[in-house]
Amino acid sequence: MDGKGTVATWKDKHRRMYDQATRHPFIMSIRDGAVDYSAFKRWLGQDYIFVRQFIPFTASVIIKSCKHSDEESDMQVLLSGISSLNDEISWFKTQAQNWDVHLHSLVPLQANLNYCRYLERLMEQEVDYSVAITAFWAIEAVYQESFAQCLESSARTPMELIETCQRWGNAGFGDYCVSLQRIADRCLENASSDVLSKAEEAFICVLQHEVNFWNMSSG
Ligand code: HMH
Repeated sequence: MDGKGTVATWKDKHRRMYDQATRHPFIMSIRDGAVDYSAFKRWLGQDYIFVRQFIPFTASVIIKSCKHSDEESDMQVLLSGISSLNDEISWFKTQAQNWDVHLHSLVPLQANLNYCRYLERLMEQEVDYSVAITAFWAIEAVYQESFAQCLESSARTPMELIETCQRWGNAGFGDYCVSLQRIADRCLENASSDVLSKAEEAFICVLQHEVNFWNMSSG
């Protein structure tokens, strides 16, 4: 071992795609203050739909963790994730009201449907815990890295978007992502070559869905 975990190795190997997902023009437009507010509102509504589907996915990862990991601390990390999703749903409802986005009449757009369908596939029983936790980490890490950039001292993020950026860009969420990465690394260390290649594929797939999701939001 070179001391680097599998996840970090894949981040390097797929750096171009990783950067496309975390430095998308939509995020950069928030960071430099040039954001198109109709795009922001579109993102807000669509992400609410996504997060609702992300909850059962999180639950499915918890179930896999119970069945396939004897590491009790995984449960603690995953439970903190699901409890913050409870908060997140309320947050979306408040934000939607503030931004005049009508959640009840929202129609999921194609990229969102595709992403949600992918989550459904990952929820299947046959999908290995190592694969699911890798995808789970990637989904959270992309948002964490994306929004954290909007909070850097050189960022010119509009004041009314700071709260959104803090939701995923805050230090606590960063620690949570590091915990997820550690779980993924530990699982992958003992994985078969078949599971390893499926997990790497899941990582790439998440990145592509994230890029498509940002593209959809920007219009
Ligand atoms: C599309 N990816 C998308 N939405 C989110 N809320 C997250 C990741 C992080 O939970």
